[in-house]
Amino acid sequence: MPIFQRGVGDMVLLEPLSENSFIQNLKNRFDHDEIYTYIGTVVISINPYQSLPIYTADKVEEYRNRNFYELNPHIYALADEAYRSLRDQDKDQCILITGESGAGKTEASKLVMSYVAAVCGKGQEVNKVKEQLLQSNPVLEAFGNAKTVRNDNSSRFGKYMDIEFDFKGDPLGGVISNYLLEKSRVVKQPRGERNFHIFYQLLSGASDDLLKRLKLERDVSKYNYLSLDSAVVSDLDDGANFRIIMDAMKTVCFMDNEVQSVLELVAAVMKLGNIEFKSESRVNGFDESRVEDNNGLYTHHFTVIQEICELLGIEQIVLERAFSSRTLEAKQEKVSTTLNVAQAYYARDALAKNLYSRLFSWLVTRINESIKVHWLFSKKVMGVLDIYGFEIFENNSFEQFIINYCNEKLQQIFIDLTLHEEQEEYIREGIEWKNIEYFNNAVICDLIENNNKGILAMLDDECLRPGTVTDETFLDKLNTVCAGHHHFESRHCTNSQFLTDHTLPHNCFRIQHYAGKVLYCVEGFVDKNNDLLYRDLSQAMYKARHPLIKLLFPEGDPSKMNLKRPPTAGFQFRASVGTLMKNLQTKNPNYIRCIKPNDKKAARIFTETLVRHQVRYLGLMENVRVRRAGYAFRQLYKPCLERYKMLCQQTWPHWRGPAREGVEMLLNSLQVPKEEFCYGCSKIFIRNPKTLFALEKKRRECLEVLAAVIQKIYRGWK
Ligand code: AOV
Ligand code: MG
Repeated sequence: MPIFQRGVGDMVLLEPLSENSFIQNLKNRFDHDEIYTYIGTVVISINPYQSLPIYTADKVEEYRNRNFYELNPHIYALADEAYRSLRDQDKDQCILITGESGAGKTEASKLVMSYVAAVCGKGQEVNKVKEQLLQSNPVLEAFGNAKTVRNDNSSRFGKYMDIEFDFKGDPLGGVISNYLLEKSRVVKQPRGERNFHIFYQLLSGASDDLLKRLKLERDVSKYNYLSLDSAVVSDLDDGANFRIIMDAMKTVCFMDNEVQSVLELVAAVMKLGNIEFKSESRVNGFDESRVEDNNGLYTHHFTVIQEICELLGIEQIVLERAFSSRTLEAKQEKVSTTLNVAQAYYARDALAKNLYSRLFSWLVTRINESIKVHWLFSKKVMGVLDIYGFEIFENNSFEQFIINYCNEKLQQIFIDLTLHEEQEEYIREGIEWKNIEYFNNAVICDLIENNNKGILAMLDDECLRPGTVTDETFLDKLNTVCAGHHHFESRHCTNSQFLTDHTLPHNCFRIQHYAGKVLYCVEGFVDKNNDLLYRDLSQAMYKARHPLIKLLFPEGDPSKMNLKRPPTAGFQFRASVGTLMKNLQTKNPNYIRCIKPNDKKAARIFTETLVRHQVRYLGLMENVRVRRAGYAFRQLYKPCLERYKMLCQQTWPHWRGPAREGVEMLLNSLQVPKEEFCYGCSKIFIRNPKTLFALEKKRRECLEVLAAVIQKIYRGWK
């Protein structure tokens, strides 16, 4: 097949350039299984929804140590480039993978990691480190991913992994940071979706003996927290995956007793959903909840609460009490109030969500212990970011709000570095430049995260305010403060410029995100942001004899009673995203922009309207325009001269004048065409990467000649 029929590999070279030709080019390539296309150094990746033979060991060899533009576009080329500049030029790297839910981010992050693992260092110790880094993935996916309507293996947490290397480029270990797990899924899943994979994997893959020890029955339908309608996902083999995860946990150095503890907690969470409550009238007219003795789901004579207490090593009376009353503390006085049935169910679900999400964070901490670098020498770092993608569901709640905010921030970094900063640099360097317009989503980030008037700050204000606080009072506040913001709309506060729909439900607000409009229902915002667990429950957990649970609920320790309120979920998330963004900005970014070709999770279907929408909101046209008008490579005069001075008699071995004049002398003597470069105030700009390759090639040849001469002299001495 001639190359041109497969489209153009780098959009920078596409002629003529228009949105239509851009999309046609993507389609052409996709139809020929060419899922990767460049915009300069940015890689566009279209999810093929089928396994392609392009990730073999031979392919790894093909891309190893080759220049970025030499071969067909591939994610391996990006991984290789990032790895080599880390190893050879000492530049910390980050791989930023963006795209909506199901676009292929998690797969891309794994491909990058496996490529780097394949090309870096050898030897027993190094291989062990690599294995551990790679095997942390299946463990975290089992506990943190789930089937959603958008993706059968959707990440329900954000993940950033720093892989650390020594000066030779051998991996030493790493650190994983996790961002807010969507824990509401533990107790309830939207229609057509599942709970986290591990629940189904455990029931399907565990031996009879293990199930018995965990007091579980194999039948998914026995557990209220597990959705039934979509329990079986055609492409997932839960049983086989369970064994893979058990092996992976071993590789990551979990001890047998730790694995057992983890599974006990998973079993306990699953069983919590089966506890039922009944109401008992009291003399004072209040209803008090009592744990139902037998909820009918069990055939044997133990009640579910008994079994949970046995699994966790808790006195049954302690847990039962925590489900029927609550201690309030005001001015050092303790007051006990009873819980009614609805409150008891609320407490049960809160406990299940907290148990599970704390277990998840503990897993990350535990993995970090295994992969931690015990090394004091300077390290080089490659960060890989794989977060939950932008999502719009039928019902969007606090979780979607947080997920979409995170995506706004990533888009912001992309805009900052590739559209804004690049153009600013040309202007700073005094290079003639015609500004290219683009949509800057900073205004949406500000709407969400502004310290005073941002939605998250107002939610916090509301959560911390004394008096009656409800989701409605929060919405009222938004209506007052955000009125008139071009990207905000609610029933009582529309903005005619962008948002004109007057049929909005009463309990919702809508945000015009960079990637589309999303309607958020405020129900649960206050509660999820507060993220409070009744103290009686944390104390009950702390009293457990189970080694892990005790660790997970440190605030239940009566001797360390801390009356200070923990930070809200939104506050913590905003702070950790802020830290992440700062961290990313210190590294050299490498972008993979994932595109979802269709909504059917199907191979070979390219839905043009869907792709067009993504191309637009990802800002890809602006990206290619800036790139085309600009220069592929830039470097300060001095290091540039140092690197290539050997190619010119006048600059070798020492150039005594200003570096800029030395570079001029060099390029002139090499007869590089004038239109290929431009002199900035402090840097040289080279338009086409091929010019750079030619320079590099000449330098290599020159070094080889030099090496041969030195060897000859050395032999002569001997
Ligand atoms: P996401 O990470 O971007 O969504 P995934 O990486 O999980 O999306 O991809 C979704 C599914 O698409 C995978 O489970 C694979 O079946 C398929 N897929 C993706 N990339 C490839 C590839 N390169 N080759 C073959 N199949 C692929 V989310 O986590 O929901 O935002 O939150
Ligand atoms: Mg993912």
